[in-house]
Amino acid sequence: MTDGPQATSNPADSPPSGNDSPTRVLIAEDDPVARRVVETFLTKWGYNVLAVTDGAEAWRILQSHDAPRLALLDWKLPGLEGIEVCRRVRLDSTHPYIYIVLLTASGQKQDLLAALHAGADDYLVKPFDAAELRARLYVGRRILAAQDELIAAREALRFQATHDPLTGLWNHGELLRILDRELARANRAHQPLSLLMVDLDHFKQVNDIYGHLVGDEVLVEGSRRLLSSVRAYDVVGRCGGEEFLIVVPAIDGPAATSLGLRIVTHLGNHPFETSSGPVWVTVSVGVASSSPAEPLSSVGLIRAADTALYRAKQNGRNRAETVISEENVPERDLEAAEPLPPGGSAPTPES
Ligand code: GH3
Ligand code: MG
Ligand code: MG
Ligand code: MG
Repeated sequence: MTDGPQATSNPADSPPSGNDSPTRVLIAEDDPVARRVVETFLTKWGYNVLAVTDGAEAWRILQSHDAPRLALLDWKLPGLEGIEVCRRVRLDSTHPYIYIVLLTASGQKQDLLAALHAGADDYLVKPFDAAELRARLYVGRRILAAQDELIAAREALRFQATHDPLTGLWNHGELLRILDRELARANRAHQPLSLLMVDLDHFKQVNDIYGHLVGDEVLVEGSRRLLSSVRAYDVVGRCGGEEFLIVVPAIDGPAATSLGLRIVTHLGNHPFETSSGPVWVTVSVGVASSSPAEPLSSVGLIRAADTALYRAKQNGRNRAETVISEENVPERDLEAAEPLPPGGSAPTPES
């Protein structure tokens, strides 16, 4: 055999196992005999093989959403050379890492260097030993597994750094970053942006009466209700304690006031089911908006929402109050906004 792996009696590495092992392998090999031999071995070793004869087809598959993570590419291929497929895969950073072994008939050092420069992880000269191929694929799987673990750990850290552990909402710091970003975007696009500050009323009493754990359950359910009150691209964060901020892009003052009223109703008009039974909770909402005519800074917007929230508390809680612009409504010195309609029912904007 000249163009494929040679069977040996060498003990090979363990077969692919475990739920997460990337057991799918793409083989791109135009020589039918070599392709069949490699395919037979890989299948015997437990891999799920996808075999193609053409480099362009290999590239098409490797770009797909569920591409195999291991690829054995022959250097000389019709359509697109294996080394070119390799280069293209490395330039495309949108996919999970693909471990590539280039196969070639040449054992020349400059070819090896060219393969590594093109982004190949490994290089096998044909004819190659079956046990060696098996071992090299095993190395590939090990590297992919280690890489996936690193990525998962990085994602977990990133999540912890940006989210509130109790509710899973964005945390205060991240919400402020998002607010800055969205406000800059709104200003560039000459669009309004609103900010809602939501505070549970007399929450200390919930803790005092039912205990802190039930208080936590109420915070979690309150977060769920907030999320279900807003659109997918609105941003809900917990700012600490029983206070939440909602960034609402492209929504002006009146629409944001409607949303505030809807939140008051959605949280206050049916009890929270907890391990200690139903608990009634109401919220106060401060609404502030930045408009293209009177844009606010994020600090100004937060201050305005805080002022509006303060006013909602002063005016009896279980209500939403609105500050349209910081300039014409000095902090904590505001005329009372429209009270909540009787029964707290809120108009429902199309948002
Ligand atoms: P107001 O209507 O004026 O907002 O009254 P309040 O009782 O809600 O406000 P206050 O600021 O007096 O009390 C907030 C309470 O929220 C006190 C604190 O123990 C409780 N709290 C803050 N963080 C948590 C938490 O993570 N879990 C629980 N269970 N309680 C919390
Ligand atoms: Mg070939
Ligand atoms: Mg409160
Ligand atoms: Mg509070």
